[in-house]
Amino acid sequence: MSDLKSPANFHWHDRDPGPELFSHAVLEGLGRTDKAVPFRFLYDKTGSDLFEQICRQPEYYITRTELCLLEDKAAEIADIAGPSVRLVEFGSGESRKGRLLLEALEDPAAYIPVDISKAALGAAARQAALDYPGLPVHAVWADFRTGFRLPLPDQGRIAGFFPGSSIGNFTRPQARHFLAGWRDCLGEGGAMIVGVDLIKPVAELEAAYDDRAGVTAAFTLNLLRRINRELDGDFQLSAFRHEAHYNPSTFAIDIHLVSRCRQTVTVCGQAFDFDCGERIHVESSHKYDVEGFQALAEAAGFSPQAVWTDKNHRFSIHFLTVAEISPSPVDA
Ligand code: AVI
Repeated sequence: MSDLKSPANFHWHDRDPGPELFSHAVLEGLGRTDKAVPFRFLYDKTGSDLFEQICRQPEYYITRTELCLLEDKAAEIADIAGPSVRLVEFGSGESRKGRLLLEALEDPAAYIPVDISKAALGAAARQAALDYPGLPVHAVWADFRTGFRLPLPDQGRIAGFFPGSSIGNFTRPQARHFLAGWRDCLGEGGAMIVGVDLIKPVAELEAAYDDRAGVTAAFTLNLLRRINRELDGDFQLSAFRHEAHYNPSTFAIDIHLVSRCRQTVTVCGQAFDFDCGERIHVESSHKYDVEGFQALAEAAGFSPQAVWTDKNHRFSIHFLTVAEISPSPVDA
């Protein structure tokens, strides 16, 4: 990725999880009684483009609410963060939100966007390097769920930034594990700024994950197209439908692909039978209340410093700092 045309302050770090993980995850996941494919595989180039379109759907309030909140509160966030921050953005995508913070921060020392989508990351990070010529930009192509070494140039407080309620795509124990893992990497004085979607009426939540234009449905069905292309699959996309329901016992929207008929599908030469109505779990999006998320952060070894919510109480942004005492052991 680093080539002659890249600006001098742009650096590319390849922590690619590798294609073999995709085939392994799909074959293992389709072989289970409760079929499932991990959500991270939704984000190939088409999936990432579709996700950007989801963010612009009228029903999907998350992106615009968080952006407004960030625009409103960036100065306060920057004030608490202090000068010379090295900003690590997990799931940076188009870097729109990271750039809002960069604009507000006093003399940031580095911008380290991390994303699994190579194309989106390369374009956005290179543009950030061009737009902020004095700022070292270290683009990390990686799955941020798995641990990896961060390129951390120079000195300065490290602030992780995990916007978009992507933390909601983890189960609660996974979210706690994720925070606890990065806590050690952030080190003393480190901070984490996390965007978290709030619990709200079911109709509003379900509409957000099943928009009328069918973009979210296209996003989940694209997983089958990806399997067909990369793993020699023969899924008929019209034989599956997208389904998104809120589960009040886990406070999560659960997204499935549902087989419209009894059928057999082949992937990498292996056959998988589907009953009519049988589902593949592809993603869950967990919702929190403010106190519940703060308790989870504390259990992961962080101290809540500040929290901002919009006036309709749809979304929250939490500023956490590394606590002096170690987190309690993660149980799952
Ligand atoms: C990326 N993540 C926060 C989105 C969400 O809201 O859980 C993914 C998504 N899936 C369908 N729509 C949005």
